Amino acid sequence: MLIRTNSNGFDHGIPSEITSRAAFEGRRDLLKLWASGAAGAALASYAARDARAMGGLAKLPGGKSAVSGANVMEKLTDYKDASTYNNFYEFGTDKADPAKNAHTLITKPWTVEITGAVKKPGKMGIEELLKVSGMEERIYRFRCVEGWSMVIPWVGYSLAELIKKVEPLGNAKYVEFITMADAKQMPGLRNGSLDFPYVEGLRMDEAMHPLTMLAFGMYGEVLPNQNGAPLRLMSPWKYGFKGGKSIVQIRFTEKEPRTSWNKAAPQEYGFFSNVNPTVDHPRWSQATERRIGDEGGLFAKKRKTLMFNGYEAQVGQLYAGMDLKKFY
Ligand SMILES: Nc1nc2c(c(=O)[nH]1)N[C@H]1C(S)=C(S)[C@@H](COP(=O)(O)O)O[C@H]1N2
Ligand SMILES: [Mo]
Repeated sequence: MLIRTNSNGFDHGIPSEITSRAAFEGRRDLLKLWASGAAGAALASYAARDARAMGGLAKLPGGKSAVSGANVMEKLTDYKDASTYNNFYEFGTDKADPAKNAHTLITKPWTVEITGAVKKPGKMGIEELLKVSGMEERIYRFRCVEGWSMVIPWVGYSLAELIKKVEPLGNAKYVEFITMADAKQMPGLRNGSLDFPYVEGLRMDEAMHPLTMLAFGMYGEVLPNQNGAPLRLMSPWKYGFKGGKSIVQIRFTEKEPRTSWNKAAPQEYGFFSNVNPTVDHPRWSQATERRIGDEGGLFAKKRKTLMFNGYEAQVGQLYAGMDLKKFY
């Protein structure tokens, strides 16, 4: 955030001095950008962001990130679009359903269970999770398998920080993310759209990659319920569905986890789900995408989808020698 002197409403037990540090570092980054001439769109979107009322949620600023590739210099998607055009089938299958229905999700108290092949299993409360590492803001491209994309400033830290803390055992080869499934809070559970709970997973090296983020906020505030409050996963080089929302359990496993979309349609959604413009979905091309907010709306000129969503330099090595048509 550019100017964020007021920490009112900021909760979750994060000390308030972080607010001023983040504000300070945000300004410094902008000055640096400005000096390098790369400010342009990024500056405009930061400015717009500060002028705009976001969701009116508790503030959750993040400091600068040193992770390579963590900040794309592209215009941010409007908060309004990012918080009203969603996939969260537990609240309905229409893009507008989560924003309408997710107010019934109870996010306090919240605990995440650490289970499986790990030295330090147990329950962690949200307050504890928020303190595992310093909060960072990272501007990631986000590409849904359906062919639309956004640019979102997430707030959180590398999942690797949590993984190191709980110490996986030698036989832990994968990490499974199990999300909230409570029919009392989630009207979509009854429609049978998927086999709930929604489950996703990563290979251990993917989970440990610094770009993989445990996100608690976006646009300087805590996540709105419809975006996966109070915490969700974000691996920016993978299709959006890998980012499980409202996580309640993180399990370390020896075998590749069965994921919800893979169970629903194995020939369409593989385990890896890396963004790849050369591997089409059986029912549509993945070569291009529609950036939400581009001028012209539905008729806007499509953009070329980038290999690994533009993060090839950072993550390409993870898949060296792998046939990405086979491991889609
Ligand atoms: N629990 C849960 N997580 C989920 C989903 C879901 O239906 N349930 N949808 C996924 C899909 S398909 C996408 S594209 C992203 C959408 O995230 P967003 O609404 O924050 O843009 O969330 C992913 N995480
Ligand atoms: Mo998606």
